[in-house]
Amino acid sequence: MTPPRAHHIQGDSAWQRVDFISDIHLDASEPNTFQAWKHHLEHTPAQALFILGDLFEVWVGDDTPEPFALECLDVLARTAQRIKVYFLCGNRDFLFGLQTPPQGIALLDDPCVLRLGDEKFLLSHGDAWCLEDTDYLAFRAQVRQPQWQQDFLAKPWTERHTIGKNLRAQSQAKHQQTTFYADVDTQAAQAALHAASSHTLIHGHTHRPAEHDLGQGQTRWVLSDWEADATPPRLEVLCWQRDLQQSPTRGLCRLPLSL
Ligand SMILES: [Mn+2]
Repeated sequence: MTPPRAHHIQGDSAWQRVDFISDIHLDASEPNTFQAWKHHLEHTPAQALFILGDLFEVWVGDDTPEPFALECLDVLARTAQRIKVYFLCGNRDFLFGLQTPPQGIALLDDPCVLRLGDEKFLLSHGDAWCLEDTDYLAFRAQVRQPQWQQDFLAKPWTERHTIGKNLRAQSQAKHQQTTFYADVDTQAAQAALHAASSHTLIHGHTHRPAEHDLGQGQTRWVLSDWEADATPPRLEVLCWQRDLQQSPTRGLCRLPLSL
């Protein structure tokens, strides 16, 4: 039922550039964001792509009959024929790959460690460390249980689709009532970096792109979400470049894309 997920990745010494993206929230209602994502995957000069969660706005099973989702899967499959593609799931798409692990795409544990050159990067979606979001963490603990997932995926797709839609509507209603959004807990991030013998955490989820200095040489890089129709458009890739690896940012730089 649960396919194996990689916990440690040794980057290939031939990789000159690696891309990190998350929180694209692909949905049929946002065709411009989809086009920007598709264009990037088809043209990036990177040798490896790490997708760190919430690629999809919602994912209720790999047996989806929706044309839009099938088109996204096709883009992923074609990209995986050209470059290495890694997928770490988020809170929206944690069911991705459970039934039919996608061809050519490596599924990652959350968190996992990526070694690139002399550096180790700790990768996560980030939701599990938003410790103040207690309601969500209780929900997460429930839906990440293999038995819950097995029972859910045994339901007909249309029923799963309806449940997913309702959960999304509930979450949107809750967001409209609040001005407080939990952030990744600093101590939790420090402890996770320490446990992984890493200095650099890369995560998404919070939609608050920044580089946080956590002290003791530790840095937390937060990826941007994507929205092509925003002003200005939010379409950003975090790149690691081998020829920049001696820089203070350990090879990382932000690359805004244009439409
Ligand atoms: Mn998320």
